[in-house]
Amino acid sequence: MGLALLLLIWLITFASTYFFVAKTWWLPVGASAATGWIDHQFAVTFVIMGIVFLAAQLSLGYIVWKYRETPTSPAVTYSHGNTKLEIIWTILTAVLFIGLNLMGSSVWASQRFDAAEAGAVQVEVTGMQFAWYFRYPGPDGKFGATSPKLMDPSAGSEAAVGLDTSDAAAKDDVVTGTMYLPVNRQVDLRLRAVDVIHSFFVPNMRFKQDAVPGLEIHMHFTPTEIGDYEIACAELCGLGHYKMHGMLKVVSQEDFDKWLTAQEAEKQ
Ligand SMILES: [Cu+2]
Repeated sequence: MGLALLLLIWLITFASTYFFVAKTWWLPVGASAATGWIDHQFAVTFVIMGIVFLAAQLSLGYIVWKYRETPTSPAVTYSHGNTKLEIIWTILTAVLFIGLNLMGSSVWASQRFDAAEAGAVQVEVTGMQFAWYFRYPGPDGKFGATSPKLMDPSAGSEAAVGLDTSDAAAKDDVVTGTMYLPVNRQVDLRLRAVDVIHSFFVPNMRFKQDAVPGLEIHMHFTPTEIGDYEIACAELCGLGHYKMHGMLKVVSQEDFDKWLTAQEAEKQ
């Protein structure tokens, strides 16, 4: 029985380790400036945790087999454990977790607490049950006023985000259901939510941030590859959560300008 348990524990250990080493279910290809940092942090965390996991599970299997019951086994006694050992591994675990946190926090904080570059593309992202809307300030560079009283999600686009068309700065604002961004330019996002907490998640951009009702959250990232990328909501936000899906199209600056001009023209 001891040997069967050892084999079972080791089998589960090796099988689960295999999927990580073989990268069977892995991150999609990274297409933003932060990809290098974030993937490195991710890899360091996985390697360290993988070593700890392997050491713990292999020892568990071995100990289960070594201390199995045999006809000559001594009677079982209750052990209070080893306080010194417990203190050591608690400290080691704390150092490991706090260390990884500190390493990762600089990457996390740089996208949130450092201001976006001057000249970054301004986009407002609004999450609502169950859609994402993207607003561009237009040629004046200013976002116009919005009001919850004007919000009509069933009407979509401008009405969905409650754009106050009587405000001069709102006249040239463009609201779309697909996000367009020029490649290799930083985007300064302001995230809003209408009803409940949503989470703006673009796996290829290595970017995820909650959108919270009542808050305007600024973050920035820089797409580095032209392409179409999926946007998901990573917060369980209601019955239609699964279909809260959007598209990010990263295009050349020229195509971006053309697209924005066409959107402006459509408003006239
Ligand atoms: Cu959502």
